[in-house]
Amino acid sequence: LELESQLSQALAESQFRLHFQPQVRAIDGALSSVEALIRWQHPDGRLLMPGDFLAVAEEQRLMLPIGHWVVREALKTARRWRAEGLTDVRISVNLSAVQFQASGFVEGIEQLLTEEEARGDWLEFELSERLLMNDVPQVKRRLSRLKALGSTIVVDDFGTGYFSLRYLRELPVDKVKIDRSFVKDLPVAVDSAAIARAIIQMAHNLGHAVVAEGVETSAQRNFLAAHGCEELQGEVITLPLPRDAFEDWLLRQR
Ligand code: G
Ligand code: G
Ligand code: MN
Ligand code: NA
Repeated sequence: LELESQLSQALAESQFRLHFQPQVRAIDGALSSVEALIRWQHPDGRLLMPGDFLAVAEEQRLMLPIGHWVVREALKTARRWRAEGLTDVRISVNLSAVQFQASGFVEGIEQLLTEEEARGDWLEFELSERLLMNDVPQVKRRLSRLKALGSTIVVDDFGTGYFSLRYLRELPVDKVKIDRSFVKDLPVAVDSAAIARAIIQMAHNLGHAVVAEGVETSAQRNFLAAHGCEELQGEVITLPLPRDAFEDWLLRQR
């Protein structure tokens, strides 16, 4: 396939972009963090989404260099936003399993922080619930090292796997992100409402904050806020935006 032969060139020729989506505090809408989402600006004009190319990147062993690029770009962006007084909230980066499990992963992050004169507390890391279940002792050690750098740990897509609650208690996690499949039919679907409430309550009992993704309506936002969900992300605030458009969004929030 065409894409496959073009992927390594995409990295060499800087065709990847980060788009940004805010996560806001449920009680007052204040910005709490920003998720960085990779896009491929293909030379033919198409904007390709992670679902279109990340699996191919993994097959081609390009996930490590691409993941490295994402973290570096996030740190450069965080530095710029700080320098320009735009915002100093954390940028949230998604980690794939191959990336997180690669030997030297934490050392790679430390090296990027040094090279970019950045701090670990500029970052959040989102790891899928599924990823966190393999080799729990190793996961625990790596998460602890990221936490020691000052970074925040988020369990992404929460509720979609078969995550053991024991692991959630054992791992040094800060936040869980309720998967959009549970948000979609709020507040009218009684099963979704029950699951969302249960996730929020359980996360709180374990000392974790909760962020909900895919929040599209004010009815969903109000339900989540009323049930104690701390942060919201989704179209009701804004869809992910290219950097320039996101910076305009930031300025309009003043
Ligand atoms: O941007 P979009 O909504 O299409 O994202 C789809 C999925 O792609 C998200 O669930 C997200 O976790 C994943 N994703 C987006 N950017 C990155 C990235 O930089 N690295 C990895 N590993 N996954 C990403
Ligand atoms: O890592 P994660 O799966 O959370 O990535 C977020 C994905 O969700 C991105 O692909 C983004 O484009 C998408 N997204 C962001 N906001 C919304 C929303 O309100 N509704 C839906 N359906 N998708 C959204
Ligand atoms: Mn995510
Ligand atoms: Na998610």
